[in-house]
Amino acid sequence: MVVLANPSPDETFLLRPSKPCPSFPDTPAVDLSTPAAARDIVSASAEFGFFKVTNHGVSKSLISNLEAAAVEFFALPDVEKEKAVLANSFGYGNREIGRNGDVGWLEYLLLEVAENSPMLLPFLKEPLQSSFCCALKEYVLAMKKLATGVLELMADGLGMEQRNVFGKYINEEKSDSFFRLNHYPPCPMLQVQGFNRTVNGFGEHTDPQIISVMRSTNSDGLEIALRDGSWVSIPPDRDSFFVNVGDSLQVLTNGRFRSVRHRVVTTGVRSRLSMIYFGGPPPCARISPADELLAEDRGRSKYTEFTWADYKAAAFKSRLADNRLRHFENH
Ligand code: GA4
Repeated sequence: MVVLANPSPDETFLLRPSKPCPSFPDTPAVDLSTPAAARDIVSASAEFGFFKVTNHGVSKSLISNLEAAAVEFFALPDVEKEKAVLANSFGYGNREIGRNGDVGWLEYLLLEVAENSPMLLPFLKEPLQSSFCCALKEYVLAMKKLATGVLELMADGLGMEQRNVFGKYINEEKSDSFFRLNHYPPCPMLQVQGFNRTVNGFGEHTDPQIISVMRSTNSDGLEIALRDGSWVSIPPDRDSFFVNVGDSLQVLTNGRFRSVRHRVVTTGVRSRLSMIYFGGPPPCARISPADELLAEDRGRSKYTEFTWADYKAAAFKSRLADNRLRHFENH
């Protein structure tokens, strides 16, 4: 990433006028080892669409292996990282988010997670290529398992007969899931004394998929919108994973769970690295409320049915901050 000492006209539009928003020490935390987990997950998903999980069983070495490989990757010279640029905003990206003009103070690696095929990074030299691929494969598998477990607890908590009613989508062979590494470098624009600003790291949005599982280094920046539209900043927690309800899960639960609007702001000198698994359905999956929930709602679906392929195509044509579900709401 090119880092400039003073704001240039090309960069000032990333600046946000305000100071960071209030901290949210009451971030819902779910201990996955307790019997209350299902109930706690359901209430957090309904109220916030967001919570963190502890006692998740993911080993520290698995996390640190991937973190180390990611740090090594982002430290490569730009010319090396640019070999990883792929079509349609996949692979390596710097500042540009999506395909429609959104930008943020970050660089990233966005990868498709394909069942039964290794995640290849052919653009990297050895030994980083092997260590990165290996760490990625293990980490992504662990995230899929964790996401599946959380989705099962959601089904339990909602009293669904089939525990896999939500998890089945991300476990199908053709499930369309992604993995993303975001690196938010320190921002020199914010180091200018008396310069009371933050920078837009990753602008506000909801995730289109079913569920996202995120972990970050010990640096703040993540903010979520509460029901009343106010924003709170989520204190970092290296020992937890943060879970977002995505748009598709909002539909599958007929609006019982809300897909959380969130963003990342850069506040100063510390860099931030986050690793996010996005569990999505297969392209042909029809997304509509689960039968039992629909029956409870006397057959009234809040959304018109869509296939994941259609929703994703529309999502990738939208701007980051757009409300993508709006077009599918029944009135
Ligand atoms: C948000 C969640 C994931 O990061 C992502 C993003 C995708 C991209 O970065 O290319 C999108 C964004 C995300 C939603 C709207 C569209 C598509 C950028 C954008 C403007 C990979 C995804 O699936 O949707």
